[in-house]
Amino acid sequence: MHITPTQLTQLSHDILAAYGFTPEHQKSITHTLVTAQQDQCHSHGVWRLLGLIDTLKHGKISATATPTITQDVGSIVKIDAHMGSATTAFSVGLPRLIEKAQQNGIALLAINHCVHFSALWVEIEQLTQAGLIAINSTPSHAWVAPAGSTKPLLGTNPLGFGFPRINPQEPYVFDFATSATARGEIQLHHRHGTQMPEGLAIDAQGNPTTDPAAAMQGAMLTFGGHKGSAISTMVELLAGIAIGDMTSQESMAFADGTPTLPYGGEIIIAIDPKILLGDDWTAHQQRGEDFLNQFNASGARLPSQRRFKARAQNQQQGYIELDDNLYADLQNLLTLAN
Ligand code: NDP
Ligand code: PYC
Repeated sequence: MHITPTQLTQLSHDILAAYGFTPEHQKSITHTLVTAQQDQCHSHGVWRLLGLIDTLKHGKISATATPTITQDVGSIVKIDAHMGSATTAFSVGLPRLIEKAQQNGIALLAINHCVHFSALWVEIEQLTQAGLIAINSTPSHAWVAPAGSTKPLLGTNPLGFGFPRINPQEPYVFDFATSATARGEIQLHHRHGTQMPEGLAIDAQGNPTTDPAAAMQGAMLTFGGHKGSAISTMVELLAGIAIGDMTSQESMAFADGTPTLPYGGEIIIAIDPKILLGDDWTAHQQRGEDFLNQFNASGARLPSQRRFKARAQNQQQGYIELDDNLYADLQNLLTLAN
């Protein structure tokens, strides 16, 4: 079906309000999920509302938490999400993060005690729009086996990176799970009754599988073997341990057998190239442009170019395509709440 961004935004607000989420949560969650839907990032679009409400029903997210700043010293801002959505804590921390990066050249935002369920690029783009280079990451649940093992220990542990381009609407951004695919992709295969591509997961006996149900009982694989595995350990240490928050294994233990969203921390680092390079930044940014243009000229596409194309197309046509069954499930959520 076709739905306008305004209608989808209203539906998401209505669902969240019906389940008792504060206006701040309604706004930040809806913005994140509708933005992802518009860019055709289905694994982190409005489908996530189903898992979010399930998480609420299991008591593993707070709909009414107000994030508080717990540290604001030098280049560091820390926010306690008090078990609320990471999206709202990010909205609270963003102005201070930008301000500090513009003052000091580099700044770090640590979000603690948050429920994280979104695509990282939505945050990254808010930093590149402010002219900043950005990196963010968060652990998740222990679904992924380290390279060389068949036992889940690591999270899907996404890593986002953004670099401001001369056209601020199309920054250079990549953002992916350090597992071979996001958990959300496997869940969507399960939901749609389709097989997964090969090389993403093993079953409970350690054999390769393309069956999403068997994969969810077994373990997901890291991307790039030992390399993705090592980067994933960095995420556990940097976005978990170093900010005093949970590892993916601890998040899984916190879920206590419930099919709920990951709980823990997130780290966001912002660098202001205008402080790093002063007036020289303009010339160096042009060198960055030349480099990225060469990448495209080689026949390769840049990460995010598919998204930007989908976004432009959706904006031009004035509607977003939404799976009929998903729309029915979202309406059903609303009916059940009222
Ligand atoms: P993908 O494997 O699809 O990789 C995504 C990135 O790679 C995007 O930047 C994408 O750009 C780019 N890309 C994909 N194919 C190509 C290609 N052929 N050439 C160049 N670039 C390409 O995504 P994942 O399944 O790993 O992750 C999807 C999402 O899941 C992410 O947004 C991530 O943040 C989210 N996630 C969130 C978690 C959380 O805890 N909150 C946990 C894990 C994942 P484009 O979009 O333009 O295709
Ligand atoms: O797709 O791996 C995932 C994921 C975990 C939390 C949010 N998305």
